[in-house]
Amino acid sequence: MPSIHPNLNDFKITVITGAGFSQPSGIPTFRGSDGLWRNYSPQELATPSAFSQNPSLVWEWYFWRIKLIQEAQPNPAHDILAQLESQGCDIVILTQNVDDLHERAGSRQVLHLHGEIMKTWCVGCGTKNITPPGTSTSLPKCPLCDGLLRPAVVWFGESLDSTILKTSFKRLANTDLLVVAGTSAVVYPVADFPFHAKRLNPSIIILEFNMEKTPISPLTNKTILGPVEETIVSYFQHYGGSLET
Ligand code: BV8
Ligand code: ZN
Repeated sequence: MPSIHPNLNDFKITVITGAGFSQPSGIPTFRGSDGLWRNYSPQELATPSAFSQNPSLVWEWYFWRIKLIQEAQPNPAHDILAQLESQGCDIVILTQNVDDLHERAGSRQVLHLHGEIMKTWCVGCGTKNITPPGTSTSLPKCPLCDGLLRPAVVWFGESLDSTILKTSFKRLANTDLLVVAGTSAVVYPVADFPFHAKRLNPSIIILEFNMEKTPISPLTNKTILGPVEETIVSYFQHYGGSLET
């Protein structure tokens, strides 16, 4: 892999990623036409009420996604961020994605704002990080209390983990280059993160990589439209010394 411009190491880089970052790996996005499963939209299924009404249906959706993720590979966009980190860049990824593709590409500084699909916790006794469920059809049960296990993700209407939020805000206050990639920027509170970062540090550089303009586009120094698996790779490979591309 061609090397990355050395003086990127001088900057604190924070990258907010969304479903569009994993789309090139074959993982459906949330709001794109590819996101539907048996004609359900993710927003209908990723809620506590959907799970309490029909846990089997919600688990079937999650087993379907887990299988897709297990069969998927990280794509060049994941790889370039991992390469930045391995090359000594101070880079932190704040991902809305629940898959483990950033980690499988080699990134270590990753915060999962909306949780992790490969982990579960028990609704009965609250025990966390129980071994990921096999993609079976039956409802996964807790080995300790036989209670129902749920995916360790943040559903709509649920609060994000307070420690992860605090760490994210601290990082945003201490960032030189904020990259927002592959997100429609409509899910809160993450959709507000770029505005929050700009308020905390008006000299921050914000770059957006997406297929379409989003509500944060007017805030950015530049919005680079195109497939992120190409655009973000060429940005960091051909970086010419000024953060604004
Ligand atoms: C909360 C985990 C407090 C589950 C997900 C104001 C303040 C606070 C809350 C709210 C608020 N207004 C409304 C709310 C409620 C809600 C919300 O934001 N609703 C929206 C829809 C209006 N927020 C919440 O409920 C949050 N909780 O704030 O707690 C609280 C508590 C109670 C009551 C009120 C407040 C919790 C939100 C987290 C929900 N969980 N996921 C799971 O995955 O199963 S969200 C889900 O959306 C995923 O995490 C996903 O990543 C995320 C964001 O979507 P995107 O990543 O942007 O994906 P999308 O498909 O939309 O877009 C993809 C983009 O990529 C597109 O632009 C596309 O063009 C582009 N693209 C595609 N391919 C490529 C590409 N770009 C480049 N290259 C490509 N190849
Ligand atoms: Zn239990």
